[in-house]
Amino acid sequence: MLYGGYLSEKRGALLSTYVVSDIHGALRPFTELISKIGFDASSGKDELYLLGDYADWGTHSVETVGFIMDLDKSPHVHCLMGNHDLMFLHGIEKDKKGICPDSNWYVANKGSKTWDDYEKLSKEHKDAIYEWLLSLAFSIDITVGKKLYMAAHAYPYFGNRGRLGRIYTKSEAVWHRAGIDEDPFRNYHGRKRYDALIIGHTPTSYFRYLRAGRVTEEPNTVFFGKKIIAIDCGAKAMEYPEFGRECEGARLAALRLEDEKCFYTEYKEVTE
Ligand SMILES: [Mn+2]
Repeated sequence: MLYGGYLSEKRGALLSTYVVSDIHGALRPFTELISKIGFDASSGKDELYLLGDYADWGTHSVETVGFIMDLDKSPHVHCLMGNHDLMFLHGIEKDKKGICPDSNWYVANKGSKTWDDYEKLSKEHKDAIYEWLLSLAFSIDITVGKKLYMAAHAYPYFGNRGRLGRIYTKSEAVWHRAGIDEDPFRNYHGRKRYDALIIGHTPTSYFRYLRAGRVTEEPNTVFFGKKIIAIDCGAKAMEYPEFGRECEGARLAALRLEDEKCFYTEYKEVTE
C-alpha cells in the first residue's frame, strides 16, 4: 500500500469482485467493510457476493437483513442462502401454520433475537423478508480472469440435476463442514473446471487449528486450502466475550478475488 488509507485500495477502472460471508447481524462491521472496500453498487464497477448467514447471533440481525435486502436490489449484488437463512425461512413457514419455530434454531443457533425482532415488523415487511429468503440461490459460479470459482455457503450445489442433485443437496450446500484439504468437486464430472469453492459457514479459526495443530492467538484470517477458500472469520462471536478467543479473534472479512487481497473489520462497542 503506497499512500495509506482506503482510497489507494481502489483499483481505478478495474473491476473488483468481493466475497463476504456470515455477517450474523454484525451490521456496523459490515457497513464499515463496505466503505473500506469502496463498494458502490451504483457504479457498476464492482461485484459483491454475499454467501449467506445474515442473521442470528448479532444484536442487529433483522436490521442487517433489511440492509442487505436493499443492497440486493442492485444487479451487482448476489446473495446466497446460508443454513441460518434456511432456519429463518423454516421458522416463518412454521409460524404461518401456527407452529413455533424450531428450538434448534431459536436456542442452539441463537435465532431468538432475530425472531423477536421479526415478530415486531409489519405484515408487509415480514412478507418482503419471506419472499427474499425464498429467492436466495444455493450456489453461484464466479469467473475472474481465467479462474472459475463456485461460491456457496458450505458445499457445492448444482441445482436439481439427476445424480448430482442427489449427491450435492441443498441441505449439504448450507450445512456440510468441508474438510481442510477436501476436493469438494470430486463427485462432479461435468464439463466445468472449478479452481476453488469459496465458502463461509465454518469459522476459519477451525481450519487454521487443523492445519497448525494448535490454537493460534492472532485474529482470524481468510483460509486458503487446496480447493477451498474459507472466508468466515467468525463475526458471529463478536458480541460474545464469554466465548473467549473466538470473540477476541472475530472479524468480518471481504476477499477481493482479482488479487486475493483480504479486508477486515472488527466489532467496536458503541456507547449511545
Ligand atoms: Mn453457516
